[in-house]
Amino acid sequence: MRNRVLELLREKKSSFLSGEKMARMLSVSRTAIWKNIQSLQTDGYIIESSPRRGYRLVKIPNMLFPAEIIEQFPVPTKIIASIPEKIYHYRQIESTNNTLKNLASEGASEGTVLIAEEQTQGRGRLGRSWSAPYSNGVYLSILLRPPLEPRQASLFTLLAAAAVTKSVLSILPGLNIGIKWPNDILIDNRKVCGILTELKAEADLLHYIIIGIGINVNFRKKDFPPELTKTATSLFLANNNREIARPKLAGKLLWEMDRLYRDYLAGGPQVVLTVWKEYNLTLGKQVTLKTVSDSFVGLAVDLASDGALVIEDEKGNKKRFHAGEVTLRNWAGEPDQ
Ligand code: BT5
Repeated sequence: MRNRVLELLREKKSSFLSGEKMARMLSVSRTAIWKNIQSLQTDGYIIESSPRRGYRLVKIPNMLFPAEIIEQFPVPTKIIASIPEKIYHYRQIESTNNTLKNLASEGASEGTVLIAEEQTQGRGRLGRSWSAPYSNGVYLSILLRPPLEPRQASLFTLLAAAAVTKSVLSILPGLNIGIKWPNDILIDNRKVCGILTELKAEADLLHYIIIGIGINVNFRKKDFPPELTKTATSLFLANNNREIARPKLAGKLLWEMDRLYRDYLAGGPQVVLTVWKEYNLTLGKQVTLKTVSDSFVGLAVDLASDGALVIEDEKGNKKRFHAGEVTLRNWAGEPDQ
């Protein structure tokens, strides 16, 4: 009901719509309309009310409300966030991945999305932390239940990275942005987004995948903890200190994810790898790859169909890696990122 009231106000743009008319259109009482207007106002929507003319939407809050995100889709998505009820929005949460995992275990459907304005214990890979201050970023997790074997799950980090890059470029075309395998999105060599893909599986059966995405959107320099000031950036900083509308970015991202995921289901891994390669910063570069137990230096030559990185050392030996920390090297052999 609340979303339908909002839709009517939105359709009217900046003109007034009477409570009586809205009540008739939605077949409810005027009191019900008034209660929903109040609930929207409590959430920060500025709605002007005039006793004779009715209500008028003046300003939308700077929040990642499901209705604002879905508003960005040119036509409805089919799997991810296909209805507003599939998006859960929190002002503060420990980690979107953790809470979505609980929902997944309780049977939440494929395409459920959990978004937070702030994470108090945002997580990176291998127990590292992810800095996610209030109202500056897009922090979300997506639940998928693809029919595949657990070992193919790392492809979904690449799928998400391609979707993030595509959605950012649709808002800021020409940005020097690209993907460092497997889970970093970099602008001018600084990290603007990280992805954490987690899964629940037993033997050869994958129960679900959760893809967590954190994008530094409107971070000012002071919003980064001191240890990140040299390695991280935000879209705001890369856009000459101009803000980006977060609901717009979140909407475009979910839209691209939905499209790429469906293309993958229809066409297989190659579809994802092709899009990923358009934004690749890793292939063709000399890299050092560190795993938990080992380190390997060589030329990043290709991606395997499951998303593994293929590195060739100077003797011509090729090795595949499913996970690890890549350092790109510049022409002088110095580490870049
Ligand atoms: C990642 O790990 O890059 C995965 C980050 C995933 C975050 C999302 S937010 C929504 C969802 N819910 C969660 O709890 N997590 C996901 P990794 O490659 O391990 O990188 C972590 C490292 O990046 C840290 O050790 C820092 O050095 C650095 N870092 C932390 N916060 C950052 C930020 N906001 N921007 C850039 N770098 C950051």
